[in-house]
Formats: sequence, C-alpha cells, structure tokens
Amino acid sequence: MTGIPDDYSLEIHPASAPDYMPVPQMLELQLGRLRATVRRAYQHVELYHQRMDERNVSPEDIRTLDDVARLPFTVKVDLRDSYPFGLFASPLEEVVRLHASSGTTGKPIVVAYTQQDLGVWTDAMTRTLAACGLGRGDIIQNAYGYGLFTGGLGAHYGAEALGATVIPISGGNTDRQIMVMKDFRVTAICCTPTYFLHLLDRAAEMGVDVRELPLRVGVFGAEPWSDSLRRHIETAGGIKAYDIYGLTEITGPGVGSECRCQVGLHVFEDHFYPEIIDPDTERPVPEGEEGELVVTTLSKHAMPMLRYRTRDISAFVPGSCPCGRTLRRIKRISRRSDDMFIIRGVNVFPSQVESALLAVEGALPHYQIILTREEGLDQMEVHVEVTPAVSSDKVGALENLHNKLAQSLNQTLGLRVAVRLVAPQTLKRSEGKAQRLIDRRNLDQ
Ligand code: DLL
Repeated sequence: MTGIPDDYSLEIHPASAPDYMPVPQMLELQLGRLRATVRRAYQHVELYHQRMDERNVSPEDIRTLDDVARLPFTVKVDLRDSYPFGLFASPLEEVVRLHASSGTTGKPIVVAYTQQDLGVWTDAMTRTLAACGLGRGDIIQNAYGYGLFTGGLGAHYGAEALGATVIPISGGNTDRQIMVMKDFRVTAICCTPTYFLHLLDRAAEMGVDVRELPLRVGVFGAEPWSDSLRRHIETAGGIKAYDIYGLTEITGPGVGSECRCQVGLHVFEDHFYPEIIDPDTERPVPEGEEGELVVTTLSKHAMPMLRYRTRDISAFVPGSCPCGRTLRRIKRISRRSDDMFIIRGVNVFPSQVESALLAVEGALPHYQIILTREEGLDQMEVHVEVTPAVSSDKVGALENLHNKLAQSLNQTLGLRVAVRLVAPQTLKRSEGKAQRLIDRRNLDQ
C-alpha cells in the first residue's frame, strides 16, 4: 500500500516519494531524526545545552514524538543574541553557505548550511515545485530575489534538480521580466504574489495579455495573501496560483507547499516537524484550531532549530488530501502574532525602523509608518518628527537630515523607503500604545 492514487502515479517525481510515505513509517523516521537532532543540538550548541539543562531534559529523554513538548522553544531574539555564528552546530569549515534575514533591530539574523543541508533544502524545493505540477520541460522564471534572501537560490536549486529549465532573472526590472516571459515561452513563474500583480499591471500597459502566453503556473509565497487574491491572479493571469511557505530560520522556502488540490500546504515533515500551539499557554491546540506554527528541523546539521516559534498563525487541516500525499497540511498563513510586516517580500519590524531613525541625530522618537499599495506594488512611507532646533534651521539642515534618515533606513531594512519630515508635535500622540503602523494595503486585491 503506497497510498498513491493510480491516476497520479504517472506524474510523481522520484524526489516526491516521501510525500506519500505510509504514516507509521513517517512517524518512525521523524522520531529517529528528532533524536539525532536533539543530540546534535545539545552537544554542539551552548544555548540548547543550557536551556535543556535548565529544564532537566537530556537527549535520552526524547523517546517518543510527544516528548518534543519537553524541549525548549527557540525565538528570533535567540538568533539576534547569538549573532552572527553562535547557534552553529558545525565548524565553519563544514559550512558552505550563509543566508540572512531581518532581525528585530539593526542587525540581520544569520543562518548556515552544510553541503548536506543544501541537499535537504534542494530536496524540499524539488518536492515543492513538483507539488505545484511542474517538471521536466517546464521553463521556470525565477523572480525571487537572489542574494541573502533565501527565495532566489532556494527555488533555483529546486528547479534545476527537478529537471526544469530555470531562468535566474531575480527580482525587479519589470519590463525585462515581461519580455523574457514572452520570448522564452515561460511556463511557470516564482515570485511574491504582489510582484506578480505588478507584472500583470505592467504587462497590460505594454499591450501584453499574459493569458495568451504559455505561462500556466505561479509559485507564490514569502508574504501573506488571500484566497480572493488567488482567484483574481488566476483569472487575470490565466494560470494556477500555488502558495508556498518557508522561513530563513528553518531553511528558506520549502517548508510547506500546496498541491494541485489547493486546500492547505503540505509540510515536508520528514525534514520539518510542525506543531500548532496556543501562543499564550504554549500548549498544542486541537486539530483544526488556529494557533502559532512551531517548527523543529529534523535533518539540518549546521543549524538545527528546536521548536522555533515562527509567529505565523495557521492551523492543521483535518483529514486526508485527495492528492494522496500523507504529509499533514497547514492552512495558509493568515497573519502573524507579532508586529512584523512584509513589504515587497522584505520582512520589516517596526523596531528596526525605530533603531534606524534613532541612529540619526536630530530625529525625535516620534514616527509613523504608512503602508499603501500602488499599481500592485507595496509602498512604505515613514513620517518623522524633527526636533524644534532642526525645524527652525535652514532648509539645508532639513534636507541633510532627510537624506541621512533615508540612508539609514535603506541600510537597515535593505529597502528603499520614502521619508517625510514633519514639524514638531504634529503626529498624533496616543494615550496608550502608540500607533506606529498604518496599513492601508488591502490584502484582498
Ligand atoms: O520568505 C522564504 C520564502 C521565500 C518563502 C520564497 C516562500 C517563498 P523569510 O524572508 O525569512 O523567508 O520570511 C519568512 O515570511 O515567517 C512568514 O511570516 C512569511 N511568509 C513566507 N511564506 C509565506 C506564505 C521567506 N506563503 C516569513 N504566506 C514567514 C504567508 C509567508 N506568509
């Protein structure tokens, strides 16, 4: 009994075999890998050693998968505090790649991969693209950013291992993207859903009807999007739009993916063990109920993660999937339990904005972040109050301050942000929590 329905068997990529593993076999595999991961983390990472000692848990105490609940959680701040290499479980000589993502302050968080880790990541991304119905013969335009962001290289290696043809175009330069999509007869695109919206708008302006191109699949993720946005994209682009999920701390994209049924994302749980917990009580919620997704890596060597609190809100989807995959499914991420927001695929914490502003002399700690969407593209504007001394100064001083703030934000966030200086005492003061963030984007369109 493989659990693979007959009508699907012809399409299955060899890398996807574990997607259909009988559940008892999967549980056994997970337990073996969990025990090895915990042992490795305990022996090689000071933080895990300390935290497990504090909880009186030793690697030998992990006897069943339920014992995962005895392990300590890991949070983003732990990566900040151990910046840059403090959570590595492998010597640097074995680390072949580093990536980074936003931290909560001025410094990013850093993650490491051994050659074997890159293999695991590639495997997860191959299975992701296969689940989105792609294979040999497909021409994949990879418009996720290449660089420290995991989207570009993650999708790239997966697409190559799948046997598809990959175009490593990276993000940006929209007119060229449209030319390539048309001229290279692209069949699939990987990018954020909002960037694809922007591509559709621009294509229309250029007189290109994307529905008439060979493009048939979109592999979208890295930011929250809704089912109504999916319907809009599918109709306007004449494609099937799939949701894929992942995060730098765990590996990058490839943690979970929708399949052709488009009801929840299968988690590649032979590599990434998921839990859904109540963020307040920290206890598991009943199946089907919303809670925070917590992930433990089962195969990573360079940087094992024990019970990483993703802050992403989801739920397990009950029942089995008609696609035949036995992997558990999680609902699309609806929101986060913290104040992080994502703009043009870049994660931003209001606290990062604050550190960037306060690094510049002459700005008061009164500011407001305003998010809008124009022609499908997210825009961010920061309004900053200036000190009375600067505001009464010559125009030159204001311009100088403006440029410094923009530069500081750009450097800290890795994102170009519009800055507007406002006179002292003009931003609304609040009696309780300051309303720092005004999000005028409508996620439904
Ligand atoms: O965004 C990895 C990725 C790249 C995923 C390409 C999918 C496609 P980070 O930059 O570390 O990694 O951001 C991770 O983005 O915790 C979620 O809050 C959010 N996120 C990622 N995928 C989705 C999604 C990549 N499909 C953070 N839906 C995560 C909603 C998503 N939010």
